[in-house]
Amino acid sequence: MEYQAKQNVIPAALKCFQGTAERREGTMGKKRIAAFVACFIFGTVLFGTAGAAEPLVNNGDFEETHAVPEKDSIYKRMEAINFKAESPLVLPEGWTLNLTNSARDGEYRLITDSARAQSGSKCIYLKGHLMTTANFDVNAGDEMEISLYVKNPEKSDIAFYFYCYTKNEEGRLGNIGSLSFREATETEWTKHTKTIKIPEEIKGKKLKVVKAAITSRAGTYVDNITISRKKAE
Ligand SMILES: [Ca+2]
Repeated sequence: MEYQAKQNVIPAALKCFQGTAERREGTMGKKRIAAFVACFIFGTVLFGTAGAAEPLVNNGDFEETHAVPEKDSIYKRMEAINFKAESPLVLPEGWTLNLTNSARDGEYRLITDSARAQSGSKCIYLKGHLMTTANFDVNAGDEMEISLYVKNPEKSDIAFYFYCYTKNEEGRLGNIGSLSFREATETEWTKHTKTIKIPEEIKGKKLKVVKAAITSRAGTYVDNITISRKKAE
């Protein structure tokens, strides 16, 4: 009897607790909104005077995607270097594979599973290079803040690159090298951040344009890349 009585007591106690929790959430919700508004006002005041870091790339969380048409030449390039990907190839909007010889025997997969993604419902597996389709004009002194999430159950690697270009008078781009950093991966999603300051020159040539890219030699899961730029004063 004593045991039964306890059993009846517990759900009642739980109900009471749940009620408190819900009420707390209600209060928390209001507090959160107030905090958000305060942050927004503070942020506007702060960045209004100090020069905001503006996002450079969109869709770094890989949520927007498109299937590449069957006749696209990218399939032939993948075949030529034995690069593995599902068919049809589904790429994140604003990103494409860089299928150079160094990506030989590489692999790319789009994973659609919110339980496996770091943000939203999508992340990618990459052994090779994924780069932005857009070029970005830069100026010496610009500070590029990069963050990305990487994960691999096995020891692996990730590198972030800015492919760097100069521009001649006709507006033609010439590759002059790259700016990069490399990190080891962890077994759980781990955020890596870095700031890269844009130099005036590379190899004696003016740096005018960059393209962003991520690379893994051993293969890794990647999600939620942000790149923002604080313009030089
Ligand atoms: Ca995502």
